[in-house]
Amino acid sequence: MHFLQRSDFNKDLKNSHSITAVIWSFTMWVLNVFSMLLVAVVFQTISCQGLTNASDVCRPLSEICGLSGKGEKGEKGEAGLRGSTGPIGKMGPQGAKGNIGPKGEKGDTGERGMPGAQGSVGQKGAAGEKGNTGPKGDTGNMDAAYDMSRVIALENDLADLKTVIGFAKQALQLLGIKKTTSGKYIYSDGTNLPFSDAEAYCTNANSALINPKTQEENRAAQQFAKKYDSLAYLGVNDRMKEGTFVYQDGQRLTYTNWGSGEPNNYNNNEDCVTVSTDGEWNDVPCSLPYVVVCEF
Ligand code: GN1
Ligand code: CA
Ligand code: CA
Repeated sequence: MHFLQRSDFNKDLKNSHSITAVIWSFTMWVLNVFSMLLVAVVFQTISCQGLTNASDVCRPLSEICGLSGKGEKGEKGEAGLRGSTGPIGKMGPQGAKGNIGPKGEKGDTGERGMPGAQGSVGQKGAAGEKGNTGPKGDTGNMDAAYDMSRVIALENDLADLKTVIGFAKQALQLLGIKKTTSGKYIYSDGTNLPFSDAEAYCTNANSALINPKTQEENRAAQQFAKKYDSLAYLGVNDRMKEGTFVYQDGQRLTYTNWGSGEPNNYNNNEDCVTVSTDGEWNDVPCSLPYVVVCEF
């Protein structure tokens, strides 16, 4: 490498007479300049190693030469464009239990329920009225009419029945069961009970408390009062409506035999009726026990 001085260059320029020599000399000058700059950079780099505050001394050569330099911090830029939607976050923890909500509205009416179980058999009703006589039957078969053996057998059965019924009637009289012309059988074994129990006593025997509808029936009841020397219950009462006396089946009375001043609902507590030994009726408290007389 050659290190040429300006005086040497001028000296060479005077001594040279060709353009080629001039170009060659200029090129060499440029190379010399850059060689010195390179040496300066190497020197500065080596010198700055190990220094703690070399901000001024160790500035890059580019800055020293004015080729580059660090300016002051610029102003804050404008806000960037809104970023794209981020990924779905993790599920949060369970929230606290909320307050009790308001009472709901009344629901619709439910469907009709199943029918209940069948009730027990009710008390036997009173006998209905006798029906009208039916129309005359067709003329019988001549063959059947001449079947004498059947007729004789039926006649024998009928005779047997009459004999049994005769015995039964005698037995009933011996037992004290009274038969009236209206077809009723009336009987008492002398049992004393309050009215409701007396009702049940006769019902359990497929009968009812006596409900006298004629003087003869009332006399039959009176005879049992005499026999047991006590008042005897009738089925008559005004339990449903005070002052309105009815038979046990609820029918209005068609016959009465009240004693003098009766019924008087004494102490406002007399809804049942007895027959006395002299056959007269009196309203009495239903809770008292009297002789039970049943009719069949
Ligand atoms: C009275 O008189 P006596 O005791 O038989 C009353 C009846 C009552 C009965 C109640 C005329 O009967 O009405 O049911 O007491 N007789 C009179 O014990 O007032
Ligand atoms: Ca009464
Ligand atoms: Ca009375």
